[in-house]
Amino acid sequence: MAQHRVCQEQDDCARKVTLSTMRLRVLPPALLQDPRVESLNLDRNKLKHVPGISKLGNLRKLILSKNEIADFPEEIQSLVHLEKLELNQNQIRVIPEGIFSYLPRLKHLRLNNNRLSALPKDLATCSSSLQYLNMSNNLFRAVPQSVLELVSLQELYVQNNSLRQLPRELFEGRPLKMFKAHGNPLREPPSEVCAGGIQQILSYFSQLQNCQVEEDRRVKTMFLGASLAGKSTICKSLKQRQVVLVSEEERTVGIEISEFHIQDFTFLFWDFAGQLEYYVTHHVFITPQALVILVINFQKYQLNNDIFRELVGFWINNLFMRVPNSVVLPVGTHTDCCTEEEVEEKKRDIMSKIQAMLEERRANLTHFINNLESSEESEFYVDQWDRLKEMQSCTLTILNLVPINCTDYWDIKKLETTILEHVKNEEIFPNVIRVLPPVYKEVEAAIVDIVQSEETAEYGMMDLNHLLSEITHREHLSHLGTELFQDILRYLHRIGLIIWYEEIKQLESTVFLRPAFLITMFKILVRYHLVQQLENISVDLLVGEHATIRDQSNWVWTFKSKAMLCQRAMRALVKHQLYSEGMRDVFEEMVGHKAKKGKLFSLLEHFEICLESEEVSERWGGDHPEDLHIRAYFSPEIPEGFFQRLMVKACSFYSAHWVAKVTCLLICSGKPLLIKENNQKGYSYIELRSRKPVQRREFRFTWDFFMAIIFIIRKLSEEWPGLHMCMKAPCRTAGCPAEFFWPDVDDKNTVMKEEIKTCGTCGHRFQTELLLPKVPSDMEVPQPPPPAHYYVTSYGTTTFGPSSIHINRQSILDK
Ligand SMILES: Nc1nc2c(ncn2[C@@H]2O[C@H](COP(=O)(O)OP(=O)(O)O)[C@@H](O)[C@H]2O)c(=O)[nH]1
Ligand SMILES: [Mg+2]
Ligand SMILES: [Zn+2]
Repeated sequence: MAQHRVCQEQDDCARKVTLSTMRLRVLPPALLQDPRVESLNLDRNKLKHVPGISKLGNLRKLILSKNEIADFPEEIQSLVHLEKLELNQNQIRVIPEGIFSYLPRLKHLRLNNNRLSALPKDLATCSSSLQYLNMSNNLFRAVPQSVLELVSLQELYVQNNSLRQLPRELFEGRPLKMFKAHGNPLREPPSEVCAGGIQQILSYFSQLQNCQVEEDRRVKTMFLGASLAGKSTICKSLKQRQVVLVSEEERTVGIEISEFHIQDFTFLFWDFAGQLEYYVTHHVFITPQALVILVINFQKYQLNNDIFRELVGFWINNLFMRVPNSVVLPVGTHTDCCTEEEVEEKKRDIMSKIQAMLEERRANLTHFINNLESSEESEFYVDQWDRLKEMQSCTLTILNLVPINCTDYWDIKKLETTILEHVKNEEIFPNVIRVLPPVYKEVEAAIVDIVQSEETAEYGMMDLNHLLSEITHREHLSHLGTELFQDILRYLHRIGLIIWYEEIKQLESTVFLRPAFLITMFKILVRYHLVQQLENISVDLLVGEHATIRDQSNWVWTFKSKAMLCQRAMRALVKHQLYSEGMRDVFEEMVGHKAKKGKLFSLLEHFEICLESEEVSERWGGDHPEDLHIRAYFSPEIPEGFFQRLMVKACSFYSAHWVAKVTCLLICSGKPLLIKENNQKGYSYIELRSRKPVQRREFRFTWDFFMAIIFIIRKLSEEWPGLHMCMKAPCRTAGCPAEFFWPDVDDKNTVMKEEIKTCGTCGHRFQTELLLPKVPSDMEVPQPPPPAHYYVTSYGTTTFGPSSIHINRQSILDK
């Protein structure tokens, strides 16, 4: 029988029993014989029922998280002293009435990650005690009435349910401090309002109170697909209601954004450039809850796997990883250049190959889940299992492919009708409708008007206060207060109409009325071959920047040899390019001068030094068989730009680092750690490697170093919610193909108990710490040092509010 540990440590519970991860299927009888127990932790076991728990009548804290409970344990009603109850990550569907009325002291209740769609009415009897309630990741379609009566609630979590509406009462007259609701198809208030926090929600409701409610039907529509597919042609033709022929020279650079209306729907079109050099920045702007129009040139399309992968598969894969539950409408263009039979054949081929991709993804996820379930130690993998289950539950919706000839207006019309039919379907687009106070729409209309007015510069950058005064000049908006104005701006930023980085100090008072301008700014530093650009800077411009031809040669030399650009060089370069693009007047504002840092530098705040050189392999000195090494495996693959961003982030934490194409060497306290990428279909991983510590006590440091990098990898992978990642340690026997699965590594707990691990394939035994961080780790990821230089290099990332833009390697830009 499992032995239980009775601790008399400093704890608010006198008698505390911890029986986590013991593979328990029943409660140990001995446990039930000690009614003095006040705290019982049974998380990560295999319990389906807990008969006899009522004997522990003194329990104040009961943790049954991560078990296999499907029927709510009714005996809990006897635990009248309960203050904390955790039943998260089980499979509970129903909680019967008449249990909570016996729990008048309950303060903290976790029910997240179950199958609940309702809560019992008598939960309301806990109203004077309950402060924390987590009901996230369930099946709620409405906030239960009893929750509205919990007037003492301070923290409430309802994210990832099916809520359409949040009642106003939820936010009034209670000390609510923390509230999370993302991942719901919310209309009232819309998710973009909820994301602004409790204050903004309250203000939203008070605005709604005084006026006629308006329903806003808005769809962000993203046009994706290879270059010259016809994306811009479709966008422009739909918008102008006639065929607009886009010449090949007019290629889209970066992203073009436009808004237009069909019936009572507002479409915000995002037309993405198809050229490879922009893929890395695209992911920032590919956001969930949008309609994706995947445009495929039927003239180019051929019935073979390579062409499919290039024109379709690449995009489907990236959508899987980045926005796994979006809706995709494939559109085949250039049908005028194909026979009718060809069109039919290509359509069938594409649809069946996409289906096969969906099938493959499903099969892969099922395989990963089965692996975890059949593991002898499945209790160590509960979190990974949960995440996989979540991924399994959301998948791309692929609509039927529409073949069109973009040069025929009837076909454009046909496409318009199809798009409208789909967005009106609430099953596929529950998010289209947003309930808004009229003032939101009025401010939006005013802004659109300002953007279009003559006086507004092409780049549409405006001071916050100036914008407010422009808006309040309008008669019906003369009473608009600063706070409400900012709430609305925040909302417009979230729906993607404008950009306002209120959290970046240097930019808090600047509104970018044309989001595409920012992309243009970035292009300046990524699009061109920089060496050539540096060489092209004219003497006049150099003189204007108080530089000499010798300085210029020096910049070129440093950039060639070290991939580095000093601030003066960058200034001259930006000036050179802004001037040649006719944007002379924004130069000072973007680049600034000695005394005042320009906005571009704020945008590039997080650029870091990364030298690309041969030195990595020299310094590392090759792999040794004794090295500690682990791999993070990715499925379906490592997303475009992932590794570069990992390097930039990792390098910002460790001042000593060297970067090469697919490797990166970091040094911390004299100890090297190598990061290596291998992105092959079916075998995509990032490997971490360090020398085996000489002394046992040094393992702690080495694993902490690994964990810091793993933490960064994890954080980054959150930006691709459909990306599956798992950690494995290859067997240490030379030639043995086996790998050891890593358990969930959450918080600071190390769950592995065994000292020795045995390989199931070769039968060799290893000390656990050679494969896993056996020692408890309390190391946090170090804070990055404040950026001291503004160097642009061939690698770089800069943070844009909550997401990042990455400047990729120059070599792929030279196309
Ligand atoms: N014949 C024909 N030409 C098309 C069709 N769709 C687009 N084009 C042409 O293909 C070229 C590329 O189109 P564009 O919209 O710029 O492609 P994008 O790169 O995907 O934005 C333009 O010259 C268009 O006029 C089509 O259905 N038939
Ligand atoms: Mg285009
Ligand atoms: Zn082995």
